[in-house]
Amino acid sequence: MNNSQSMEKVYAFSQELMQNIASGWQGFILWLKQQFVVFAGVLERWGVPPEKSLALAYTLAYICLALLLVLCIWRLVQLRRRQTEDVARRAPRPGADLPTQEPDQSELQVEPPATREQPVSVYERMRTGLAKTHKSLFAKLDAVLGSGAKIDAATIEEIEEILVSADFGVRTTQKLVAALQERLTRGEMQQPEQVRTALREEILGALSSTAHAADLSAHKPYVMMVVGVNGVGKTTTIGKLAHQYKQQGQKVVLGAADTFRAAAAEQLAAWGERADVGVVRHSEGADPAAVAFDAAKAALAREADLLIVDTAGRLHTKVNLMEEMKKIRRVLAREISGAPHETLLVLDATTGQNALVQARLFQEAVAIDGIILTKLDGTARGGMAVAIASELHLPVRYIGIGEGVEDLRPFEPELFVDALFEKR
Ligand SMILES: Nc1nc2c(ncn2[C@@H]2O[C@H](COP(=O)(O)OP(=O)(O)O)[C@@H](O)[C@H]2O)c(=O)[nH]1
Ligand SMILES: [Mg+2]
Repeated sequence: MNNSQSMEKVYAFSQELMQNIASGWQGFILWLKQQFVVFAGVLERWGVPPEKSLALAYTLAYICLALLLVLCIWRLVQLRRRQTEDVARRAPRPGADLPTQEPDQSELQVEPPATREQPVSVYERMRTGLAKTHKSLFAKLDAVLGSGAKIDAATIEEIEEILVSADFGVRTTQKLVAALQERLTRGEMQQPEQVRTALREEILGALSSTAHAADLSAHKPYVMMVVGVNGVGKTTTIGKLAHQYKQQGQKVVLGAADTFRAAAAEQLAAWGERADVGVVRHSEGADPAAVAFDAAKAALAREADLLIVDTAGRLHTKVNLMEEMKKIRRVLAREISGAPHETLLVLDATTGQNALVQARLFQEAVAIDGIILTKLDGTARGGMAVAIASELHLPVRYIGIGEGVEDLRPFEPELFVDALFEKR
């Protein structure tokens, strides 16, 4: 087939296409007209004179179309205004050095929240952070232990339900309830106030194995490895820790060994910048162990006091996870004697009992030294902290009670229980 023949073919095809489109359009116009006729018929049935029905049908259609147009324009204006407001809200306030940001649980939060915060006492922070759990626990206990309430087996059953609903976990609840029952039998719990005190004491007892933050002076650099599934708050927690240790005068280096997503390293880098500490990172998809290696080298070269290694928490296959964790640990140990000196598992309190399942899985993969329980501020299920301490036999090292840098506190059982049981 020569060139002119193929040109003719293309021309014929485009002609045919145009004709099809034209006839399609005509068909559509015809169909539309028919609809108007049908509509006019309906109007006639409603009593509109036949000579006016078609005109009225057209008029009504035009009015509807115009209304639709106005509605669209109004919606667009609204969206535009909301965008402008959002930008204004995110812009730095006069007098503030750093931008603040709305938290978004579903996305990686690359920009950490502002580090400048109003000085608030540790207890006050804990109190605010645990407000949801306190409100739920206290209100329910109040309903059961109101003044003059009779204390018997039924009371204990009701307390059992309350504890389960606050995510103390079935096993921990059973232990607590058994202890209360014993006290009841011994006649130690006759007044509602005595029940409250007993419960407070038993919970504190369940938490007694939990203690102390890291002793950085034991190793130089002290190496912390932070593990946990995606989204639990590892990077945010590392950012908070870096900031807090830096404030205490420690030299900190961070290792971005979560190379799974580029945003993860960026997020850590943003925290590093904010806390003014060094961050060792590679590009997306790099070998996490290579990052750990470079981070260890950098920590040694810079004579850092603390190296914190962030990791990815992909749980799609346990084998992968185990291998990745083991490799990172091996590399760290090779570079720094005894490293990692602490492997901390981050758990999200809002995931309830699922966090315990995650913990068991990670425990199989790596030796976990302690737990960091985040997002306690976002849940009424603060009993998780007690369930973890008593069921996993792992110390809860820190708790996250908000997104601010100061909202990561060493876990102090007394303070925790006080914040839960205090009359507000
Ligand atoms: N409310 C609250 N949010 C938190 C806390 N810790 C972390 N987050 C948020 O949880 C989300 C996921 O955190 P990220 O550090 O990216 O998790 P990672 O995937 O484990 O590294 C972010 O939006 C954090 O701001 C906390 O203690 N309280
Ligand atoms: Mg992360």
